[in-house]
Amino acid sequence: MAYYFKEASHTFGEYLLVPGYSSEKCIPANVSLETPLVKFRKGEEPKIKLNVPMTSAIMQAVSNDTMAIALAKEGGISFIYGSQSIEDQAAMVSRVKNYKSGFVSSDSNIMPSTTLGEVLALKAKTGHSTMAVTEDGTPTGKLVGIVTSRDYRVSRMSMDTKVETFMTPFNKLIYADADTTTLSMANDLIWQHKLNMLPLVDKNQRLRYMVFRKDYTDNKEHALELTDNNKRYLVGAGINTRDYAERVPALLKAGADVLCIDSSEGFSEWQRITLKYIHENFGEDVKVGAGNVVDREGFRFLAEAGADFVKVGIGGGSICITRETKGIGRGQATALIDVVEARDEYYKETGIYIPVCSDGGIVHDYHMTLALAMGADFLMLGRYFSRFDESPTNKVRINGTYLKEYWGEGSNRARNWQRYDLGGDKKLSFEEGVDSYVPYAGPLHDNVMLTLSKMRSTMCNCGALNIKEFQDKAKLTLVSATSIVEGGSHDVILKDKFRGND
Ligand code: RVP
Repeated sequence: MAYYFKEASHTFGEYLLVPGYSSEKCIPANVSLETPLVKFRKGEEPKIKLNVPMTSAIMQAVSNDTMAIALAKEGGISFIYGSQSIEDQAAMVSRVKNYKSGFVSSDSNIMPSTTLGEVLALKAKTGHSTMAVTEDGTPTGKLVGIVTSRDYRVSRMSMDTKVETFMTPFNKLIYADADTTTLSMANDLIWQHKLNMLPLVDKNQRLRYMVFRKDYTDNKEHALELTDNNKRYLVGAGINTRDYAERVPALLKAGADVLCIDSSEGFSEWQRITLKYIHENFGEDVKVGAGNVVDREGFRFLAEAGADFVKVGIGGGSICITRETKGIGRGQATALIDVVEARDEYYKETGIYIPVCSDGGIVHDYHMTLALAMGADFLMLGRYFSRFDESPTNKVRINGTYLKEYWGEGSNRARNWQRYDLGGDKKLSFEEGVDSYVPYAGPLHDNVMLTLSKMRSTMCNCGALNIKEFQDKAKLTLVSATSIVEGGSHDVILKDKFRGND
């Protein structure tokens, strides 16, 4: 006879936190959101920790290099999507690792023979008024001067005027050596000489980077940024259970800090084989997460197979139709609670702590806080990040509203058959995801700041100053359908919806 779980499975929206005592120390500024990303032994430190408990989903519509840089600046990590060629994925990883915070490659390049008319057209296109003049007009050509909007007067000068007649020539520029100058040295020069931009050149006078005054403040805003020992941003990458023998070495060579097997269903022999191969061939130091699972058995299997973290969630993703097409899955909150219990048991038994990631189904910011309270060490978010400027998809305007595209890895658009692979044909037999729009929400930084401030505030209400303490102290209650209605505004007419007599 089939096994029946005793309880119904629930989603985050069916739970609430009951506040606990908050001392005078419980203020948001004192809250730490640091959390382990990979497994560690009792008494030891995990090799990788996050400064905020957020990761971006292994999806074409979410995690490219731009997203990875933006999220690492806030203290989280992206897993660059694996449903692309090995070369393209490795190139994205390498762009994140080579990104030097505050060091910008020139995107507005002109030559001495460029005309004022062309300068104005370029400025309108890029929005940047500072332009590097290189001999051949390339971003890394020999630097011969700089043009800013202070160098010309549109009303007095002919549009044919050549840049060489009004640029600030190289011999009058303050510049620095690209190989030896650090960001803080560059900033000192900027302040000392009252510059807006400092060009960094190599010994052949070729332009390498530009450092802007405004980026200095930007850097100061990112106190939690997640970097390695060489001050490079941390980045993860998704892998599959087919081409790992070629993909993994390419990703490691490109500098990936952590990998994750991307699969809709992780309780499978393919994951065990993949984990074993990677740890045997590339060493235990290569960190690999696995998943997804939704119960204690699945967790145990992946823990024993050597997973460095375990991802929880089947069918709860906003673009996911796995439950409808295949009838498998489990309410995300219940799945998480079950797996967390298994993690804690495993830790007690073995002294090995394997972090758990709650993946998918986060609709409101408070769902993230609930997931942490239920024991998740960190979250994986697709829809949340897809709405921001930094996601790789198109921003479109429909009926006066700005939207961004967002599609599932199991949709015909992504065709990520490896994610749904059960060892058969190399194709997606049927769709498990949809192609959709999400409301555009602006820059990642502003949104993440707001979400985290809500999270810190709730933690304070529960008397917790860090995630571990929060998990120990949290008191959660299931709510009835009627009290969910009570939770929103009710029995009032909202002013922005009230339109008088029309
Ligand atoms: P959400 O944050 O609710 O948008 O969910 C994102 C998660 O959904 C991903 O991390 C992944 O686990 C899952 N996913 C991605 N594609 C699909 C699909 O096409 N079914 N599901």
